[in-house]
Amino acid sequence: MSDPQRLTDDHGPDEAAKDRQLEPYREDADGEYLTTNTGLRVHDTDNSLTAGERGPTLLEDFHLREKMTHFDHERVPERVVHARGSAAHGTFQVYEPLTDLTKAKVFQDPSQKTPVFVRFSTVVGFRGSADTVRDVRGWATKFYTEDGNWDLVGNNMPVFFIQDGIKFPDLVHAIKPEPHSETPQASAAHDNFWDFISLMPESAHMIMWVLSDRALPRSYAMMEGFGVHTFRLVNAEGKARFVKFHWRPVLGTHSLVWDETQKIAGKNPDFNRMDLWDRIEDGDYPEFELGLQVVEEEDEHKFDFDLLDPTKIIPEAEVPVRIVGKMTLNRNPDNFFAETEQVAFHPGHVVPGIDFTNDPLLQGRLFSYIDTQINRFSSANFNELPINRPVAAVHNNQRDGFMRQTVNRGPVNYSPNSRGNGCPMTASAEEGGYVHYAERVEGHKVRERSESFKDHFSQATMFWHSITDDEQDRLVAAAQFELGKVKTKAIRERMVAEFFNRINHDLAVRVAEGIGVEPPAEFAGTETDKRAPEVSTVKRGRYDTIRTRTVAIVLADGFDHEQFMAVKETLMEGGAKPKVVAHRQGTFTSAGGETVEADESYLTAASVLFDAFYVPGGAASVEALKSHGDALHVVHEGFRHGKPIGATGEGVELLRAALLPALDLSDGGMTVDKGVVTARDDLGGFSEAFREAIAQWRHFGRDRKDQAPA
Ligand code: HDE
Repeated sequence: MSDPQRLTDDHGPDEAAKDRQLEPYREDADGEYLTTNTGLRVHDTDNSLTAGERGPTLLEDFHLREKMTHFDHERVPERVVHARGSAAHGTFQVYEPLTDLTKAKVFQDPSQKTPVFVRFSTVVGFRGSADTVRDVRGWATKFYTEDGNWDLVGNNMPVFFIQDGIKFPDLVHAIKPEPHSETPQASAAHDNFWDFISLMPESAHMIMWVLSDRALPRSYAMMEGFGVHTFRLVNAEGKARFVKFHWRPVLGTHSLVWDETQKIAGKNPDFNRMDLWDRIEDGDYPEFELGLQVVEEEDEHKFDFDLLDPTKIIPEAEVPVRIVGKMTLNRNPDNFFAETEQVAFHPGHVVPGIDFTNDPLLQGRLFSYIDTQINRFSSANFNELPINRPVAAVHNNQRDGFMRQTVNRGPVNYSPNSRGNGCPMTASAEEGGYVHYAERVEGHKVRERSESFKDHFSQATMFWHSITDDEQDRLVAAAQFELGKVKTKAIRERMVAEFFNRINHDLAVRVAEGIGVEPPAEFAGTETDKRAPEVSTVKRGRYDTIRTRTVAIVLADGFDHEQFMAVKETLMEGGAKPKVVAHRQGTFTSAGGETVEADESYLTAASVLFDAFYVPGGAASVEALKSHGDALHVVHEGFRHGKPIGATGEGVELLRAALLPALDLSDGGMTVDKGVVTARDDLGGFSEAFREAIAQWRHFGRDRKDQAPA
């Protein structure tokens, strides 16, 4: 490594390259003296320097002034969108060389682990808003590659609201809180947004995604990601192909339900953030496979939509997704501000082998991101911040400016030069120089949308037909909620008549019925027999594992320890996370005298924070629970949200006392009824059946679940 700037060897960066680069910037105060910013040890940081004990504070007090000034300047502007985010470090590894497709170094060597930093975000809410709002999730990955940083700045939905970047300021103004009252926070459910949408038919497909379960991810580790735009892959021979990028969570795609998300927003606004953090601390590293949909250049026009239109997916039946590698997130940031807040993504951060298309939304983004970073950091030097520095060497004549860190040596700061032997010099393609793909373009200078961008509804209709009946029910309820918050009746009417009724008649009628609008008499759109099952969240779930699912074990003194341990062990063996929840924290004693510590009380936990529930037997324990409204509430709410519930021995009596509607509970041997697993006297098969019910995620087929008083 002759070049000290270069953190990669001839084989590219090793997985620890970024970590090593961050090391000199890390600070630990353990065992150290408090100092000023110039290294002077501080004698007293609690009292200002004053003239007399009760006298005025002196201007001379440089420590007070420095401390206060620094504090006054602690904030930078939050991101105009995606302000609320959470991030983690990790690695990416390709499964086999993709040399035929791209020369990008990150895709050549299966033994290489490229360091990455990933930031997940909501879009609309301010930095302190709740995680579990109905919204798109940002999914931005910075690959620290041998050829410099590659940023894949995507979302958890594969399409977008608008086709052209020039509409982005309007979209964001419309969806953000209304400008006069600055309400509502982190929500699209207001007149401005639906007014705008009702006049923007191109948003139809995206609106289906936003109203679907996709907008309510259970965990960042259970969310798909998409590059959205069609990009280009270019190989060493200069051959280009179109590509769409996909991230697939190894744990499957799973979502919360709306009532639950609203309650979580109050009980734990950091729900997704803490979940990501805890998974990494517990060693349950979030893993995602990278998939590619590759289209040959000659096939560009073979689809019934335009590949450049970001409101369309390429149905997987037409172009399958090829899984090419895996990303693992395995290290939490050391400091939120220095890393998660200061990371600066830009879709224009590309490497040789990856190129753009003329998608007008992507083109707009290529302008916006650098500009927004300069606004956030008040400096064009943001790539010198430790989290943004590439592990590849940086040499250029871009100089000076606010907060410049690099000490460029020598007199030469221009090109061409002879005084510096022509250095830094440009690189040929063979030497790793980035050469833009020489796409042939011609045309008139116009402000016009291509005809090929004008079918706005057929993929929205395809989406409606491709999701399950349960998902359709929840989508209708979501639309009724969002539009129910719209005060202007004309907007609600327009949404039904001009929007939903062009997607599907049944959808329009059902939405209309909930929002006081006349249902349309007949369908105003065009039917399609196309289906894309992959758009369904439910169909993308994983139902063969209970790994990382959280289970609340509800008990009181006198519980049956043997039953408790048997179920707990099954859960732990499967990688689930059981936690004891009771009416207080502290120690609980079983009927046989064994003790357990409660992890949480009903004050600190809530049913909405768990994936499943278990009530062990023990006559005294269950008698006590029957009088705990909170315990009954846990059962009711869990039932209503479709969550698996298990009970053994006398525990079954708690479910009976809860009067769950239309439910078959055990009188003797094991009984399973729509995710409620009970075994009164004979516990044979219980643990396995309960494990299976948890693996099934949610049980939405429960009759009259809405009658549960929660
Ligand atoms: Fe962004 N977007 N965006 N966006 N976007 C930003 O950049 C913008 C779009 C996305 O965790 C901003 O650094 C325009 C699509 C993510 O730091 C800003 C347009 C997709 C993040 C910006 C779009 C995204 C951003 C705000 C339409 C998915 C968070 C702060 C032309 C493919 C990155 C910032 C992070 C952030 C502009 C549309 C994803 C203002 C103009 C489509 C994940 O530059």
